[in-house]
Amino acid sequence: MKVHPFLLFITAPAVLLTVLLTGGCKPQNPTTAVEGDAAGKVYVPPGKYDEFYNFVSGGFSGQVSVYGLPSGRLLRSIPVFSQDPQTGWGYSEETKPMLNTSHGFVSWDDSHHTALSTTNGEHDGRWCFINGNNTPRIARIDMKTFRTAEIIEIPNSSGNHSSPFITENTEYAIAGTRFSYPLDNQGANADVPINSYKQNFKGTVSFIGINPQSGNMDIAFQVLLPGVNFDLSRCGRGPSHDWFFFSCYNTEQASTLLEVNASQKDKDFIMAVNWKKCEEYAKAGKGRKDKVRYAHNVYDEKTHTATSTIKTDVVVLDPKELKDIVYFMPCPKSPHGCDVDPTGQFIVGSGKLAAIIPVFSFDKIIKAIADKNFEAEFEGIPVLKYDAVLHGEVKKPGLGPLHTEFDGKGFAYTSFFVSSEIVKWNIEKLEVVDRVPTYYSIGHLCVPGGPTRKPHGKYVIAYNKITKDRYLPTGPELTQSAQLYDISGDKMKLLLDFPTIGEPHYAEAIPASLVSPKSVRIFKIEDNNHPYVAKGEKEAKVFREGNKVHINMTAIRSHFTPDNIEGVQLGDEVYFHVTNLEQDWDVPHGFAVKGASNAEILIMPGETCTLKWVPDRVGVVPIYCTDFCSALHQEMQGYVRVSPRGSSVALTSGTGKTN
Ligand code: RUQ
Ligand code: CUA
Repeated sequence: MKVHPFLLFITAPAVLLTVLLTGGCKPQNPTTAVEGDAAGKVYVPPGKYDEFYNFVSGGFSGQVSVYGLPSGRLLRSIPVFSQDPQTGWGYSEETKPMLNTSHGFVSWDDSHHTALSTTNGEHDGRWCFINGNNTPRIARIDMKTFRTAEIIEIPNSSGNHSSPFITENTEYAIAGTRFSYPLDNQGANADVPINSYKQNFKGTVSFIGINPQSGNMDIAFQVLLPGVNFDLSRCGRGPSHDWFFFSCYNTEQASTLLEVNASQKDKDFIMAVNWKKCEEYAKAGKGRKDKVRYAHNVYDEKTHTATSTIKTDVVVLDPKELKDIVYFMPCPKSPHGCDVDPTGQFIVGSGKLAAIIPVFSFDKIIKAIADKNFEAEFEGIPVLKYDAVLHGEVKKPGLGPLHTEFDGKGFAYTSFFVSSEIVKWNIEKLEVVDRVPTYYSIGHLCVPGGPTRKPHGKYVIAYNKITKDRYLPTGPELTQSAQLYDISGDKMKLLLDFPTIGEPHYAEAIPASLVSPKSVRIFKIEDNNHPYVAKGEKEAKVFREGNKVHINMTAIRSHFTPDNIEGVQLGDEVYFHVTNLEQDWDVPHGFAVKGASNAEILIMPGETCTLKWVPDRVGVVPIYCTDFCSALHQEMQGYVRVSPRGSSVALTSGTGKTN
């Protein structure tokens, strides 16, 4: 018997036992897994476009990357919670405030789950939300520009994992704390022994209101919860529109060696939150205001500049007082994914250590609440009876279920990390109808439109944790990887492996037709309200404010204005505010100066971008364009003269002046 390599990491005795009894999980021989017509199904000929955009979270890279499907070609990587040397994100003076937090500048995070905006539960192609886990944040990417437009920090949270899933009309994005802990509002009272978890540790889920026009985010309210781990979540849809569902584990409330101590109970919880009721209570002033600190960062497309504001309070609702907003449902065992089918009737809990998949019925949940069919309370919150809310269980589905997606034709697709496979099952009958191996150890999976009322179907994509022997070796770390399967027939068929950036967690795919027609091509120069813009070469200038030298500079094929600058002195801070005067699609200019710690910026047509430079020695320093913009790109250069402090060289500048 061959045991799958990843099983070596799994020590939970029950799982190990089950695995050993069922005889390991090495998938079938990979070379037999692809059929002859696979290549034709993923081939997008030169000059043709892909049918879908796939927005894939970057995991520990803190970014989002965008692939075309079915080709698997990488189109873009979008920096979010990271500094990015390809775009200058987080390096330019304009974008640095986007990475501000209550802890200061935090330029790397762990981003797990994308959520594409919906209207009436269907994709509308406007925004892509993504969570930052470690320093809890939610970002909004504008799908017109493929850029991060806004980031909000989440207070009273630690490990923002069940996030940023959205309600059907993008009314709210959700942020559930993974780790419970003595909340931020405790201030100095948070200095408690770690083993006082049961008394002192709490959790929250936050509802971030989203402005339907601008997309701007603001924390509407938080719900205070018992100390457990909150893992994943999904909105209700259709009949369950008013509800949000969260998976919870560590109901044992352990603070040490969770791999054993949080695996004691047979059942943890799925939590149902009535967000409509919460909204009513918040509006009626039934919450309390907590003193906290969190950053709200917004990038303004007119000034091409981000601002960061620190906010200081948040409304918290307590379900011990507001009795009808939160219910628990027992769910076997350490549930991870918590997914709602397109009809909104069925809620699927994926217990990592469970031997079955439970499917809950929304109608039964409502009836059980009305009948007060509770089996217990957990810290003042009613626990509904398992049998009263269960639609049924999928028997022997596989090992280590994590996440479930839907095709809109009555089928669910669940990823199995331990048995390394995707299993297709019938939601109504709870019968397994097909299974395919993944290479290897799948985490998330994605059916285009899977979390909407109208899935686009066609494919399922596996996002795998391990690639082992699938690619040419690249040293100790192999590439991360996704796999594309055809689901148009009864049986799933593997079509393609493609490498990904960072570690892919959740991803969504959307028809290109909903996104590409709206793509921004240029920023209009007349709309540029940057405080240091030069809207034409005549407006270019150099001026001094104390030891700050500002250079309002323009770039156009193939020169900078000005390109000769004298009178900079040691000890000055020099700000190159470069406006790209081009009004043509796909003509960026770059700007670089030797010795700048942020060595480069990249400026889109019509945009202004600032590079700060503190020269550290006397001399004449070249500047140049870093983006190959024309046949005379190599001529796009200039010089800055740096003189000693107190020098009599006047501050002057010019382009085309010769002696
Ligand atoms: S979690 S496997 Cu954030 Cu499932 Cu990625
Ligand atoms: Cu501008 Cu090269």
